[in-house]
Amino acid sequence: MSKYYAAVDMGASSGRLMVGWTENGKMQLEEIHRFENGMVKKDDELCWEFDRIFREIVTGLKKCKELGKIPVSLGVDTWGVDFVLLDKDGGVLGNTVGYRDHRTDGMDEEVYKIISQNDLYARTGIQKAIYNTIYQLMAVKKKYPQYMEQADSLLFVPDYFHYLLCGKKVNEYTEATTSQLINAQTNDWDYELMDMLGYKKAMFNELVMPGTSLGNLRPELAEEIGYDLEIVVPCTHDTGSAVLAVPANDDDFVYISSGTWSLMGVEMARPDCSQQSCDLNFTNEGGYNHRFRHLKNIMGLWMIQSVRHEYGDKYGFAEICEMAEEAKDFPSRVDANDNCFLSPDNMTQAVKDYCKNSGQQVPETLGEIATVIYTSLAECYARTVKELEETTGRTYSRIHVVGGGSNAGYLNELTAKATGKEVHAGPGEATAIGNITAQMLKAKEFASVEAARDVIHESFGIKIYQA
Ligand code: LRH
Repeated sequence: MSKYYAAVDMGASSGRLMVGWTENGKMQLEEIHRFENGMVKKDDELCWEFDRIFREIVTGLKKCKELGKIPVSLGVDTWGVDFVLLDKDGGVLGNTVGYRDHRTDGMDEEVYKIISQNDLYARTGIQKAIYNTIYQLMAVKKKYPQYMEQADSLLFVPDYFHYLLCGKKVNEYTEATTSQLINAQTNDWDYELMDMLGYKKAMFNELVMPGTSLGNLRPELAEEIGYDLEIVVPCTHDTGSAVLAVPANDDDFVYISSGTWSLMGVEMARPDCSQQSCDLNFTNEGGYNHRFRHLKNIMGLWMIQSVRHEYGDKYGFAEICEMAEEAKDFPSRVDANDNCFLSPDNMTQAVKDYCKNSGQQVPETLGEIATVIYTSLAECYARTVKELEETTGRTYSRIHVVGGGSNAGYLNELTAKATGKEVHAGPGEATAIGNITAQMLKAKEFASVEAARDVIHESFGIKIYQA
């Protein structure tokens, strides 16, 4: 009898409940329930709809029973940095604001009045991204100081869902590192930093590592769903789960976790908190077994997702790839990491404006816009590989692209061409697979991470693009 494991894998544009199991030495995966996600405007703030999403999780768990695939455990992974503040009765303080909201504008300067950007990097090893929790908390402190006073607990998004499911308040380590409040040397909260910034230490919870059991469902929930299960925390940061599922055990490659964002980097035993790494804006996020993800955030397919949406969601991603290929000679390029693409009112217009303002030909058709984005992304990957080779002092012969974006064949071709490296694309479901892998490792279905990655390699098709 197979043992089933459930992953709630939530990205910025959709969420899924997936069930995984092993059969004849291979990992199997089935999507049980899919639902929409996205930030919506509330009181002029861009917010997540956590109440609705929680009901979607419950629906997914009920469907597992209907399908006869009752999981023994469940873990949630989501994007990084976002959080809720809870009062002493467990109620959410204020709106559930998301990281693309403009509340963080200028908050970097407020933080740097207290600690310089370089010192902050030396302590945490985390890149400067204006949406990091550290800047979001400064925004709350300025805008709603009463919430900071009333806050009894800070939970990151996956922690919050785990809490709703089983009642336990903890902070999972991999997600917590994206806050920029964890010391990269001690792997623990940097309480001194919190004191400097005036963030109440007591609201930060015990840090737990992936593979920790939080116990069973709340009894009333188990009753509603019709069965009970254990909550086992995965790498709750989606990128942490995706990198755990990279199907390779050597170290001769760079990975790209490709979804809404493109996270490009290498796994390292120690963080690189050097000034050079800081200047190049590489981060060192915490991973499974305290391995570090030394990577760069690149704007990624968010740009294509936004443009697609602005064209009325009329075309599929594969069609957009085809249109881009037809317009492949269009010459303009944008800097895929420019902040103007983080949260523009209109992405299509932002791309056109960038081209116009930099004296380049302005793209008019969807194909032209898509080709500008795809080619610019591939060129950004090529620059990033060079920087990685510089900071790590070695070369890499291939690139593993995992996550939904690994299905973008045209982008994979462009990436192989721009970087001069072989591209190995897949698995597309890396985040869900990584989430389930952490649960399976805890259940001793695999003897080691290496054994799990071998199985992942054998279980899911990988497509190779020659340079
Ligand atoms: C990708 C991701 C990325 C973070 C961003 C906020 O989904 O988790 O690693 O930096 O979202």
